[in-house]
This record gives sequence, C-alpha cells and structure tokens, in this order.
Amino acid sequence: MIKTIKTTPYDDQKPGTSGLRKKVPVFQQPNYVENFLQSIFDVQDKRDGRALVIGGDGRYYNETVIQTAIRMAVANGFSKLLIGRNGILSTPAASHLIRKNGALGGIVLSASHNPGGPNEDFGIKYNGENGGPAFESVTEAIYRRSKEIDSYRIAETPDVDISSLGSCSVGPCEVRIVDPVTDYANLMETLVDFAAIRTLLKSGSRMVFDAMHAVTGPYAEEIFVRRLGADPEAMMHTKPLPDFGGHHPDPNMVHAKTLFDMMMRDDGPDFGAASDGDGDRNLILGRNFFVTPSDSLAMIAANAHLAPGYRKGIKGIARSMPTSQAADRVAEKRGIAMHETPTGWKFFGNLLDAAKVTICGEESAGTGSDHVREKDGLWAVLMWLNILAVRRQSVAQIAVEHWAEFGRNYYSRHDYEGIDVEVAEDLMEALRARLPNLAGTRFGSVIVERADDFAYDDPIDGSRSERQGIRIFMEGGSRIVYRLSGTGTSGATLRVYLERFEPDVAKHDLDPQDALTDLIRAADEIAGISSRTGRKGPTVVT
Ligand code: G16
Repeated sequence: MIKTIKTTPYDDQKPGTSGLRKKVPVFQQPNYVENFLQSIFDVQDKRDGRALVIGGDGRYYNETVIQTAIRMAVANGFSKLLIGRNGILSTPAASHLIRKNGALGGIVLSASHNPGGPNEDFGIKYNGENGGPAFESVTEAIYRRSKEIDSYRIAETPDVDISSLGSCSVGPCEVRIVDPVTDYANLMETLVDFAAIRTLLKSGSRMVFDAMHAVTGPYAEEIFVRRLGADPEAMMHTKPLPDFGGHHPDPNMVHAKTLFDMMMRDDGPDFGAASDGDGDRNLILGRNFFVTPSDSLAMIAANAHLAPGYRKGIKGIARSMPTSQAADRVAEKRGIAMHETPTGWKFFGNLLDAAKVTICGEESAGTGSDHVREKDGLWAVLMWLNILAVRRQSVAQIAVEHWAEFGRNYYSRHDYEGIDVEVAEDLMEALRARLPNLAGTRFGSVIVERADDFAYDDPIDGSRSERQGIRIFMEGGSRIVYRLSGTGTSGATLRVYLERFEPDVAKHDLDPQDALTDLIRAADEIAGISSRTGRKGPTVVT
C-alpha cells in the first residue's frame, strides 16, 4: 500500500520567516505539496517511535493537505499521528501538543495573518521537538533537499475521517484525532488567574474579542465564555471560515476595523482584543486606546508577576531587533537580562530552551512566554485581562503609569506593500552601500550616530545570521530600521520601523505620527523610498 512516486523538484521552496508561504494555486501544482513534505521528512529522518502533530488554521486547502500529510507521514514511518479535529489547531496549541506528547515535531498549515481562499495564501511550516518553528539550519536543509528531490513516499489509503475524536489505524500507524482546544485551555488555566478574571467580568467590566473568522473562534468560546463567563455576544466572528469571511485575518487597525471603531467610542467596552489566522498574533485595545505590540511586551513583562504562572518573576526578556526598546527599559530597571534577536519567532527558541528568557515579543503583534515555543495571541489577551483584574485600572491608565515609570518609546511601522521585488532589493543594497558613510550626517533635525546591518550570533548554538535588517541610530536615542518582509506572497514589502524615546512625562500624550515626523522624513531621505518606489507614502501605518 506504500508507493514511491517519481517527481521533479521545484526551485522556489525556500521557507521564509515562518515556513513556506505561497498562493494556493502554487501549492496546487502537481507534487508541490508532496515534494515539500517529503523534503521535511527526509531531513528529519529519525522517528524513535515518536508522534507527529498535524493541524492548521482551517483556511482553504487545509483539509486537502492534511490528508496528504497523513498519507505521507504513514509512508515515511511514523507510528503515531496527532491531528486536530477537523484539521484545526492554532499555532500555539500545536506547539503545546508537540511538547506535551513528546512528539518529534509538527506540520502546521497556515499562512498566518495572510488572506485565505482559492486564490489567496497557504503555508506549510515544520516545527521541531521543542514545539517551535524549525531552526534556520533545518529550514535551509529542507530547502536544499527540495531542490534535488526525485521521489516521494505515500500510502494509498482512503481519506481519514478527521471530524470526530478517537483513534484509528492506517496500516501500522495510529492516527488520533484530538480536541484542539482542551489541552490548550487547561494550560492557560495554570498560567493565568482565571478566578480574578471571572470576578472582573462579573463586576461589569466589558470585554470584546474578535476571532476574525479564523482559528481562535472555538478557543475564545471555550476560554472566554465557558470558563471565564464573558458575554457570548461579545465574541465576534467566531466561526472559522476557509476564506476568513473575505477579510485579512490580521489583527490591526486596518483589518480589525469594526472592533477598532467600537473601542474608539467613549461608551465602548473596557477591553478589546483580536487574534490572527492561526492564533499566534494579538491586538490589545482599551477604550479609546491602542497598545502597540512593543509597548504590550514591555507592559506584560513589567506586570507578569501578577499572573500565577510568573509569580516568582521572569528570567529574562527577548525581543526581535525591530521591536521598540520599551522592554529594554523594563529589563534594565528590574535587573533582568535582555536579548535582541532577528525577526522570526524561531530565534527565541534556543533562549527559551536554555531558560535564559521567560517572555518574548515582536513588533509584528506577537507576544509569548516559555509555556510554548510560538507566540500566543490568546495568552497575551489573558495576560492583559489578568493585569486588569488585579490592578483594577483601565488599559489607558496602566499604559500612562508605565510610561511615567519607564519613559515612552514612540513607535510606528510604515509598510510599503507590493513593491517590485527588484526595486525593493536595489533600495536595500543601495542603503547597505551607504552605511559606512552615514555617521555624522544630518537629515533635517536628526543626526546619524551610527548605522549597521544587523547580524546575530546565537549565544546558545553559536550560529550566525546576517543581513537581518538595517539599523540607523540617531543622536539622542532615536532609531530607524529597514527590512524586507519575509512573509509576503506577492511582490516585496518594505518595512520601515521608527522609534523615538521620550523620557519627559509632559510629552507623553502626542500622536505617535506627530512625535515621529522628523524621523519619518529622514527615513525617506536616507533610503530614497519615494524616489525609488514612486510611492507618496506607506500602504499601511501601524
Ligand atoms: C512571522 C513570524 C514572526 C515574525 C513575522 C515577521 O509571523 O512568525 O516571528 O515577526 O513573521 O513578518 P515579516 O517578515 O513579514 O515582517 P507570522 O505571524 O506571519 O507567522
């Protein structure tokens, strides 16, 4: 029943920041999925009787690829598979399942916050035994293998019914369909003070959560409604849909606009939150108040001891390089270690495994802790609810007090989406060439102190990652960072990250775009963005 099928390689299966992401029709090419899965199995060829976890965010093509993955995992010698019911597993829940069951790894099917549908995005990511995205050495090996692959192995067997819980055998392999929510919800109960949150919600504090028709809907209903007593009416878009209802499941001011508008009203709810396609990103809002992901990381870290799972304190904080330095100020004041890594959650893996850090975060709406090896949207929402429940202050009050204590890092990200790839790459190369001569140059009111191309030496395994984004440090502590997105599927996206530190409490109530005007102008001038791309301004400002 196991067949070896001849195939020819594709040359475009290089995993990006978070796995292989392409348009659905690309994945639908003959043997495209099979080649990539076989490349993973060839590179990760030790089985040791350990399980493989398989699940995804429920987007279009999820169920088809899950069946292929089952057939190929059986043919490649796995004796046990753990599959989320209906093929559903949020990314953090998949990470937990891998860890809890001592699995060899997991296949996570998602294109995260990217849109879904027959002509939209799909993705395949491999997570290792620590539950986190495969390390760079592994993804590089998978890519190399994908370029030379000439056959794949597949079991000829009918589709497995993944709609009901229980176990069945496919040849010598046990296939277990598991509830995607229970284990994850139980884990949350060990970390966060559910009783305090229940009391908060009972006292009339109003929360609203937007699942964006993506994977967190069933998780939100179980955790917020059934376990915490939130009003079921306050749960928006909880039914996972293959096309996310035609929207981008990206929890930001643009794509979660209904939630955002609701929260920006004077009579709006006290707390609003959203998560993305696969449940690892988060959006945190108070009434009339948006918490930037960088601030959220700093504020969660500063208040983590209020949650039972972190009562003893945190060992260290890590942030991706473009994330604002707000968390660094918390680490410094509290005497905690701080780490700066390249963009991509996989870079936190070694630090977490070595127990060097407890809390990690990224400007791209990701926050998490050592409870799993992925960022975790619902965990961040629960941490905020826990903090609100203990402090009994509004989100805005907590933020304002935080800035008064640590200073405020004004921060914004400007995205230029859909730029011609060559234009974007030329822009970055020209900028790299300018780096040695930038120090001391004045751009309007700002003067460059130093500039570099960020490289990271992993303190645990000694690996080096270069060309991870260009940093321009200004006199006075401001910073501009440029990098090209590693998650897009059409054209290139240039991301420009702008940051200015303001210690003066009297100047903490500016609009971030106003506070950053001079830097925004300098960013354009330094890289020649408008002249090279023809764009008058960014596509998305967050
Ligand atoms: C992925 C990674 C994140 C990373 C983000 C960056 O997010 O998991 O760790 O910060 O990509 O995206 P870009 O390269 O576009 O700036 P996700 O949520 O898409 O898996």
